[in-house]
Amino acid sequence: MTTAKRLATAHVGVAVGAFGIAAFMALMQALSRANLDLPWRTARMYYLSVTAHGVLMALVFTTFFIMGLGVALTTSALQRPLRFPALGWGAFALAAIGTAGATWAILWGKATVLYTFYPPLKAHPAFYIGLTLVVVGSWLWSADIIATYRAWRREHQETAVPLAVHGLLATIIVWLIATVGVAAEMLFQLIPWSLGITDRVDPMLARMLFWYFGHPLVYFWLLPAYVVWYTVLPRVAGGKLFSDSLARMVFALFMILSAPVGFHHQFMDPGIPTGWKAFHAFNTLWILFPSFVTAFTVLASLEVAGRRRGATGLFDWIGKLPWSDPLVASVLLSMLLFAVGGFGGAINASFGMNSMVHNTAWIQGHFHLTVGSAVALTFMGTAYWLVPRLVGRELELVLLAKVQPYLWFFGMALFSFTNHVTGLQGMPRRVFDPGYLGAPAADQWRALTGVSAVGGLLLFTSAAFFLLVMLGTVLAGKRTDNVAVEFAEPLDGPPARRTVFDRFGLWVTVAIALVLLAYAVPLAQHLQMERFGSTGFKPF
Ligand code: HAS
Ligand code: CU
Repeated sequence: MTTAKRLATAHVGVAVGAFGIAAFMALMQALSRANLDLPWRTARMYYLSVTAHGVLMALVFTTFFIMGLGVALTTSALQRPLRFPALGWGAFALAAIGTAGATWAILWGKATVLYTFYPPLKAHPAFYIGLTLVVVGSWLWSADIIATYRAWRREHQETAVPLAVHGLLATIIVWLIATVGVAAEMLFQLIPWSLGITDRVDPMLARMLFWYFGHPLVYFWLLPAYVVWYTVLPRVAGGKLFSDSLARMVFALFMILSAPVGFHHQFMDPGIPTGWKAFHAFNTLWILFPSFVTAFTVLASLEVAGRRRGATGLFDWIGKLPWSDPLVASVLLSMLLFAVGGFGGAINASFGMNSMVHNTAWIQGHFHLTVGSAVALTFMGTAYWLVPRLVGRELELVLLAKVQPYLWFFGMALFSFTNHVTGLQGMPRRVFDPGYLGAPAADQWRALTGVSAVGGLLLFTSAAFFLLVMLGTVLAGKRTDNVAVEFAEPLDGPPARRTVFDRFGLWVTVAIALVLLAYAVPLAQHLQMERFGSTGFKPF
C-alpha cells in the first residue's frame, strides 16, 4: 500500500466512524419527533443528539471523506505521490485531535449549540478549539494538494490539468476563501468569549461571519461529489464524459460565485440593509446555473453510456444503465433527490418566498436532499468504488451494497418530502416539543411527522448496511490486484492544452473582487454601529 493510499484510508475510516455515530443519533431524533416515548427522552438529550448529528455528519464525515478522496484522486490522476506526505499525516492528526475534542464536548453535554453554533448559545472551549483544529488540518491538506499540483505543473507547463484535479482545486479554492470567515469568528469572537477573556459577543457579527463561510461550505461538500459525477460515474456506467470544457466551466463558476451569497441565510435577520440582501439573492440565482449545466452534462454522459450499452430509442438508455452497480445507483438516485432539493434551493433564495420557509421544517427537508443525498449518498457510492481500490480487497456483502442506495432513496423521500410539506404548514425547525407548546396546528403535522420517522428508520437501516459493507470489505474482502483508479474519457478527447479554465490565479482574483463587492460595505457599516453584544447562554 502506498503512503497516499494509507492516508486516504485513514481519512475515510474516520469519516465512516463519524457517520456511524451520527446515524445512530438521527434514529433517536426521528423517533423522538414522532413522539415515541423513549425512556431517555428529554429536551437536553434531544439537543445534544441534534448537535452531535449535525456536527458529525455535516462537518466531520464530509470533511474527512473529502480529504481522503482528494488525496486518492489527486495522486492517481497526476500519477505522482503527495508532495509532502508528512504534512498530509500532520493534517490528518490535527483534524482528528480536533474532532475528538469537539465530540467529547458534545457527548458530555458541554456544547449543546447545534451545528451552526450561533451565539449567544455558548459551548465549552474544547468545542470551538476542536472545530478550529479541524479547519487548520484541512488547510494543511489543501497546501499539500496544491504543492503536489504545482510540482506536476512544473513538469507539464502547457498541459490541461486532469479534470478530477481541476475540480478538487476548485473545491480547495472555495474552501480557503470560505474558511477565512469561520476562522475570524472563532479566533476573534467565540474562542476568547468561551475562555472568559471577553464576556460579551456580538451575535449579528457572528452570524455574518458564519454565513459568509456557511454557504460556500455547501459547495465544498458538493464539488467533490460533482468530481465523481463527471470523472468517475461515466466510466463506471460504461460511457464517456459528454464535455470536458463544460465541466471545467462549471468548476470555474463555482470558484467565483460560491461566496458572495451568504446573506440568503439572513434574509430575515435585522441589521442588514435590504439592498445588500437583494444583491446576494441575485448572485444566488446565478449560482443555480452551473448546477443546471451539471444536470445537462452528466445526463448527456449517461445517455452516451446507455447508447453504448445498446439503447436505440428516445429514453431506453435510462433502463440500460447499470442500476444494480452500487456506485451508479447511488449517484443516479442522489441526482433524482438533488433535482428536488435544488428546486427548493431556488425557492429559499427568492428573497420574498424565503419568509414562507425560513426556520420551518422545509429547511431540514431541503438540506437532507442536498448535503444528505446529493453529497452523502454520492460519497457512500464512491466508498463502494474507492475503498476496495485503497485496501486491495473486493467489495464484501455486495447484496447489501446494492440495496443500500435504494433504501436511502426511499427513506430520504419519505423524510424530506414530508418535512417540506409540514414546513409549508408552518411547522418550525429545531423545536423539541412534539406538541409545539400547544400550537393549534400541531395535530395537523402529526401524521406527516410519523411518516418522516418511518423515513428515518429506512435511512438508519440503509446507514447500517453501509457500515456493514465497509467493515466487511476492510476485514474480510477477498484480496485483489484490481486496484487501478481510472477516470472517464471525454467524448471529444482530452483537451489539447490548458485553457482559461485552468488559470486558477485569474479565478481567485475575480472571486476575491466579488467577495469584497458583496461584503465590504455591509460589514464596515455593521462595525460602525454601536454594538452592545450579549453574554452567553447555556440552557442545559
Ligand atoms: Fe441550500 C439552506 C439556497 C444548494 C445545504 N442549504 C441550506 C441549509 C443547508 C443547505 C445545510 O437561499 C440549511 C442551513 C441552516 O441550517 O440554516 N441551496 C440554495 C440554493 C442552492 C442550494 C439556491 N444547499 C445547497 C447544497 C447544499 C445545501 C448543494 C449542500 C450540499 N439553501 C439555500 C437558501 C438557504 C439554504 C437560501 C437558507 C434558507 C433559510 O431560510 O434558512 C443551489 O445550489 C441548488 C442548485 C441545484 C440545482 C439542481 C440541479 C440538479 C441536478 C440533478 C439533475 C437530475 C435529474 C434527474 C434531472 C439547480 C444536478 C436525473 C435522472 C436520472 C435518470 C438519474
Ligand atoms: Cu446557502
